[in-house]
Amino acid sequence: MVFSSMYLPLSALAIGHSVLVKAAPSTRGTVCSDGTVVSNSVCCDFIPLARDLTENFFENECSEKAHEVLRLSFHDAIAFSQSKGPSAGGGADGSMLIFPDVEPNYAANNGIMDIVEELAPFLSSGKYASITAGDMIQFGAAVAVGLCPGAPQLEFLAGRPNATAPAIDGLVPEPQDSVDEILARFQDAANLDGEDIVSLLVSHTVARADNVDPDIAAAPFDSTPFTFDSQFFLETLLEGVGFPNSTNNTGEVASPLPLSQGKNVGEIRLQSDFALARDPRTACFWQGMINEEALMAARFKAAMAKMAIIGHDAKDLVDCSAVVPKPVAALKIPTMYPATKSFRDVQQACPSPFPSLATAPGAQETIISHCPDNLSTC
Ligand code: HEM
Ligand SMILES: *[C@@H]1O[C@H](CO)[C@@H](O)[C@H](O)[C@H]1NC(C)=O
Ligand SMILES: *[C@@H]1O[C@H](CO)[C@@H](O)[C@H](O)[C@H]1NC(C)=O
Ligand SMILES: *[C@@H]1O[C@H](CO)[C@@H](O)[C@H](O)[C@H]1NC(C)=O
Ligand SMILES: *[C@@H]1O[C@H](CO)[C@@H](O)[C@H](O)[C@H]1NC(C)=O
Ligand SMILES: [Ca+2]
Repeated sequence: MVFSSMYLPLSALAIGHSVLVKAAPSTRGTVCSDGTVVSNSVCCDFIPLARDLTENFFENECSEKAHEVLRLSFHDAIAFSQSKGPSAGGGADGSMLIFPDVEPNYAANNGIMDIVEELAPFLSSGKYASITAGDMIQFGAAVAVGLCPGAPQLEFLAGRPNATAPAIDGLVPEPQDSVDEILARFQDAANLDGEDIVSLLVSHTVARADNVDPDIAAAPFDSTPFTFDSQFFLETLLEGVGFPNSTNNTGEVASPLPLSQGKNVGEIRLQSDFALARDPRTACFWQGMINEEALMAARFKAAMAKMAIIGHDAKDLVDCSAVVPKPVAALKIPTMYPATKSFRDVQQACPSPFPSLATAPGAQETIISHCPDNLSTC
């Protein structure tokens, strides 16, 4: 049962009738059928969706699909340009799901078709008729990341209208782009600065590449691709020693942990992550994330809140953060040098003192498990 119109906020009464008209289905303190208190009854529709996504789509894990939806939330949102105007793209508007034959074919979106094809049925099933494509993607990312131990509970605002056109090509950054190009692109999209970019790149702690080296799939960006930790920021600063498979791929540079063992593929390193970790404009903020996971989670949350509404005005949206599931608990494992590595391997680019960290035990280079639970099969 949904209780509505219990009382109107005093602020709405004070501001005037236009607010009252706009807030028609809205009341403060609406209670959804499961007892969740929300700011607006439209938020209640996301509660069964969260459960369905968690249990059936992400399989209760920081799974491959969880990683892919997080990447999709970026590629949808960033396709907006203040300089080129709204016709270039609508930002976080779900255009990728509404026009699946256009943006997923752009080179920078390589591999995104898989998740577009899997997520689209949720939208067209009729079970969630009130939910738009843009909301589906950004809410999906908030649910996804919450399944990765250490992640924050993201903010979620609802009400992105469905896309009316796909975005143009060229708005999604690529790993071969220079730091200048990357800074300029995020600035043009939404005035996001270097700190915002580094904060958003926390996402690469739960990420694996399928297409950077076309000969290998699921090559991780850090040694813990199912844990939302700061290993990524440490490992990107270690000296590169080799490639997990073929050399000279576009956008790829040498990795510190290239060793593969069967389907446990070695770490892969993006040129863009390498460069941002060392550029004087971003290096100190990057280094500052290492072993500072509460800071990392807070900065990620704040930057994701900006990214998730690109192309929209927050005041046109409804705060439904109350329906974002509570994240799984952090593992609280200190950031460590992978086995055999130490401060000697760090290519420090920030003059501030480097954090003091232990080295994981083992006489051999760390092998990164392909499976979330470190089982031999998945
Ligand atoms: C400078 C900006 C960025 C560049 C150049 C970049 C580039 C890439 C590349 C090349 C991949 C591998 C794709 C593949 O081969 O399958 C990747 C994966 C990923 N990216 Fe980024 N990325 C950037 C920023 C972001 C941001 C802002 C987010 C989210 C907020 C994000 C989330 C992810 C995730 C979660 C994956 C892993 C997908 C999976 O495991 O299937 N990235 N990124
Ligand atoms: C948005 O588009 C999806 C997919 O076509 C559809 O299921 C949904 O009803 C649309 N929502 C609105 C508000 O038009
Ligand atoms: C790359 O991976 C493929 C597929 O597993 C394998 O056949 C090939 O030998 C590998 N090449 C190198 C250079 O490691
Ligand atoms: C990479 O490509 C360049 C030129 O295309 C070549 O000279 C170089 O040997 C290659 N490096 C490796 C490690 O294969
Ligand atoms: C995962 O398995 C490998 C090899 O079986 C083992 O060396 C490693 O310690 C395990 N990692 C964790 C986190 O359990
Ligand atoms: Ca990680």
